Amino acid sequence: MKQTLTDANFPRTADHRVYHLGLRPGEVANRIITVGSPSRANGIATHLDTEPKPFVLTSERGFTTITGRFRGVPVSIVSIGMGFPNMDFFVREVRECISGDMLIIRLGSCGALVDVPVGSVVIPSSSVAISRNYDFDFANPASTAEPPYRISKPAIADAFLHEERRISLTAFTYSFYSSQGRQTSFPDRNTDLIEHLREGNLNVSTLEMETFHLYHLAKCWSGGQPGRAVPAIPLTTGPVRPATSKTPPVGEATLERPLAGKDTVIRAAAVHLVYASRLSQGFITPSEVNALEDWTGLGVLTALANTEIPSDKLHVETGSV
Ligand code: R1P
Ligand code: URA
Repeated sequence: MKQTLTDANFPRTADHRVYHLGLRPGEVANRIITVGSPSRANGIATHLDTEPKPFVLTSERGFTTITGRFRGVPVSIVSIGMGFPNMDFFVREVRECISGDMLIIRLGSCGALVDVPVGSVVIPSSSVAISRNYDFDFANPASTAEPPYRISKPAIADAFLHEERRISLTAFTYSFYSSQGRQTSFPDRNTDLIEHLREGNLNVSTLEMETFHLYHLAKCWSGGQPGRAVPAIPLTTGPVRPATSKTPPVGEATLERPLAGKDTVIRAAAVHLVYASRLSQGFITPSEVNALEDWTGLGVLTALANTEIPSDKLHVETGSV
């Protein structure tokens, strides 16, 4: 940690940067693609307009945000790393940096349980969570009546990526290994897990580690929790740039208004790239990854830019966004 933070409840720096992503209002757009790796983020960013030059910030915790314009529409690409805790940091901290609606598409890799080749693209309309049951005795399974894994009810995607409501279920897991049915040297008691997930009443198509939590938080959002005063944060009306630039410091020209705003929505969807086929045991090659990420990155940018956000639900700052 390099900067002094205040407010133990929702820590921020004096210039309103959130703790883990390092962003402040004006540096992130209402339309966001979230990915797992910086290389995927940088690849997608090659499709952004060159003017104005995109803003780039990598936080000390490894979150990278690239904010620019795609065909004139402000968008951000945020690389968050892996797993639901990072998705949680991302959604909650970005939410506090943006006024109005949020449109989020996760573009992430997955393993497929259905018979599709590696390099296929799946758009999951819903997601279940598979959690390791810590009350199960993995060392002495006979001693517990509990199941080793728990499967939640589904969380549903926003329909904005779906031309029609095809049911495609992804399962989100806490581990790449145990709860995705992989065999390692640990006694994970998961040899029948894949088969169970493929059964008719579940019919899971893909496995990955963030989408359920994104869908879940988006559906929970209700314009700010009733009873919690949304802080009025002074926002710059001038351009927001990295601290090194010569633009006026935050606070020189400010306006006070609540950030999230009432009646705002978070619309979340996901695009899954099949890196691993759990049926054929095939794994995607690096050159296939490059081509697939480029193609789907452009598609996701286009979908985001074409999705309407009402003008009174857009962040109105004239900073990077
Ligand atoms: C595991 O290799 C990682 O890949 C998938 C999983 O969800 C997990 O984060 O997504 P990303 O490619 O977006 O990181
Ligand atoms: N990401 C996952 O979480 N699982 C896979 O099998 C491949 C990518």
